[in-house]
Amino acid sequence: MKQLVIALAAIGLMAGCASNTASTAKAADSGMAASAVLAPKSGSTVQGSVKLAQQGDNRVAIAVDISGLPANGMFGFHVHEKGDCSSADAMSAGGHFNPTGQQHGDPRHGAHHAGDIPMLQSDANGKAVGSIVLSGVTLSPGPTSLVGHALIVHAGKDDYMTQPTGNSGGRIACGVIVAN
Ligand SMILES: [Cu+2]
Ligand SMILES: [Zn+2]
Repeated sequence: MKQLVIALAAIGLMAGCASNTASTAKAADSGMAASAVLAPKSGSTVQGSVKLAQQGDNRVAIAVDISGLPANGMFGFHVHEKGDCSSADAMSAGGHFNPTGQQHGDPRHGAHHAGDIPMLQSDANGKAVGSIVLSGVTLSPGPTSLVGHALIVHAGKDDYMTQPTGNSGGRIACGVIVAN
């Protein structure tokens, strides 16, 4: 009898583990994911992939793997309004994604566009690999959803002050954010 109880307890533990894992994963990312393929613009060699995952109600994790950047630099990086990368200079993507009517700024503190993202930093090989969590945006449908908008990499630094662009120069890569 004692052995039977232990056996049932063991099965119960395994089942509990499996369902805990599943519900934790769902709470962490809301099941919403998206991606973008960045293509070179303005004569650059910049390309890469970006993976986005919603966390909770209003945060999105953004993981980048970008290459072809000038070495050891910092580059303005934003979500832009229009999901249109068709023009050679990527100006077709319009201005920064700004559904809440804010000023351009540093997304880590103070007022900023919903589409403002911390700058990309390249290594000695011109690669930028890493991830960041943005607050105040979603992937699920709604006014602050990033899906259908465009990710843009700029040629220079974002000063987080100049309105409405951050004065980060030309657009050297562009990719439309698509729900997975
Ligand atoms: Cu931009
Ligand atoms: Zn902005």
